[in-house]
Amino acid sequence: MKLVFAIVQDYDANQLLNAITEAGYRSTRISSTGGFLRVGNTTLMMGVEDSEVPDVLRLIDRNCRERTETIQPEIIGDIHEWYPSDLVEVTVGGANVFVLNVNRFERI
Ligand code: 2BA
Repeated sequence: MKLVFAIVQDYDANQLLNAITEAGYRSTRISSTGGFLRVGNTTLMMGVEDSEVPDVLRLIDRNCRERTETIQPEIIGDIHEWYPSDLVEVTVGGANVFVLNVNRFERI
C-alpha cells in the first residue's frame, strides 16, 4: 500500500476531489500553506494500493494545472533581497506529489 500526498492549488482542489471520489478512491483534504509564498494550498492524502498509484497520478495530472502567480516581494519578506524588482512571477504547480510506502493500515 502507498500513501500519496498531493499538494495542489486551491483552484484545482474541488475538481480533483470530485475526480478522485468518482473513481472510487478515498482521500483526506488538508488545508495547508506553502512555505515560500505563504498562501493557502490544499494537501490531499490518499491511501491506495500500489497498483492504483499510476491511475491516481493520472487523475492528478488531468485535474491540476500550472499557473503563474504574480506577487509583491514584500509579502514574502526576506526574499525581497533576492528579487529586487517590484513584482515577482512564480510558477506554481500543477501538483507536487509524494508517494510513501505504508507499513500498516488499519480501519477500525
Ligand atoms: P510554496 O512553498 O508557496 O511555493 C510556491 C512556488 O514558489 C513553487 O511552486 C515554486 O515555483 C516557487 N518556490 C518555492 N520555493 C522556492 C525557493 N526556495 N526559491 C524560489 N522559488 C521557490 P511549486 O514547486 O509547484 O510548489 C507548490 C507548493 O507545493 C509549495 O508552495 C509547497 O507548499 C509545496 N511543495 C513543493 N515542493 C515541496 C517539497 N519539496 N516539500 C514540501 N512541500 C513542497
